Amino acid sequence: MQKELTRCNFELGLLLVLRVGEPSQRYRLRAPDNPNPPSRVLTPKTGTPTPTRRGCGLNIIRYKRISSTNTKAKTLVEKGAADWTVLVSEVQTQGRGRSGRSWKSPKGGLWFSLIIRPKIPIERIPLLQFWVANALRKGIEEAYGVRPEVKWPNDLVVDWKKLAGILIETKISGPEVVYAIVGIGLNLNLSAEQLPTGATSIFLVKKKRFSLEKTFSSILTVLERHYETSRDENAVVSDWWKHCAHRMKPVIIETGNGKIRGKCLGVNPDGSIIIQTERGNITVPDGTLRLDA
Ligand code: BT5
Repeated sequence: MQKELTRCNFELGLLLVLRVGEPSQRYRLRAPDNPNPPSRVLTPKTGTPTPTRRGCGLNIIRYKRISSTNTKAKTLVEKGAADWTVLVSEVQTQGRGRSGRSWKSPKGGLWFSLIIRPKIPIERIPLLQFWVANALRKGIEEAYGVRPEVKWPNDLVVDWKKLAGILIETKISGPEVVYAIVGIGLNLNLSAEQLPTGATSIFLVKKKRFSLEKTFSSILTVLERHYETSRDENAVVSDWWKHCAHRMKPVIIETGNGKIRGKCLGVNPDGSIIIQTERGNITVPDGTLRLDA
């Protein structure tokens, strides 16, 4: 039996029509009665499989060009955007990394942000980053046979070159998380000239370009699949650690208070990393890590 769900997207003035109950689920965006649909909207190629969330579909908002999907997501979530709203843009003009760093986002990459309201206590926020990294790693492996490793705290790397970055921004109220914006940047079809030093892309690894739309869809599907199991903190952390690029390796971590040098022994569910130093084991909450060659 075919059931049709229709959801109004007021931001864009578009209708997202999702049919459920068919063997292969599809979505399409079509212009509604609004005679002036915004030009920033991309039309997904027909035949793109729909990521589904318990059969309800996702709100996917598409832009050709935007400052930052995370910044825009924050505006929308403050206005009440639904859980699992996803913003994706072809280009970001002011893509953001952690601590005010910038993220290069030219055409050819996958730049998107997901709005969630995870109903978790604030101590569990760091688990989100492990959940996303695990899902992204699996999505990439399933789609391309490329096996990225995770790098603390928020990267996916191939041969120590950065393939993807994750930026999670949250709003908290007392002990609760009000919302989280999960920003993901994946260098898909980017050439070396489009990337900063030390970065790579699926194109550079596989010598082939891939469909952004299919990649987007499969990553959302894996994120959703993993979301259900993300409450099991031991499983999430151990999956992350198993695929860690610097597992038991000598590393240097740059922190706000200087450098820490030692062997990486593991990560904690609170997001910190454990380093064995000459003065004993130290737990480091945040920083930038590199291998100690
Ligand atoms: C990150 O920060 O790795 C988080 C990146 C998150 C980007 C997504 S895209 C969608 C969403 N909207 C946003 O505005 N942001 C999110 P961090 O660990 O601070 O790394 C930033 C550093 O990575 C920069 O200082 C550069 O050295 C490097 N970098 C910049 N652009 C890059 C790229 N495209 N690929 C690899 N490395 C890059």
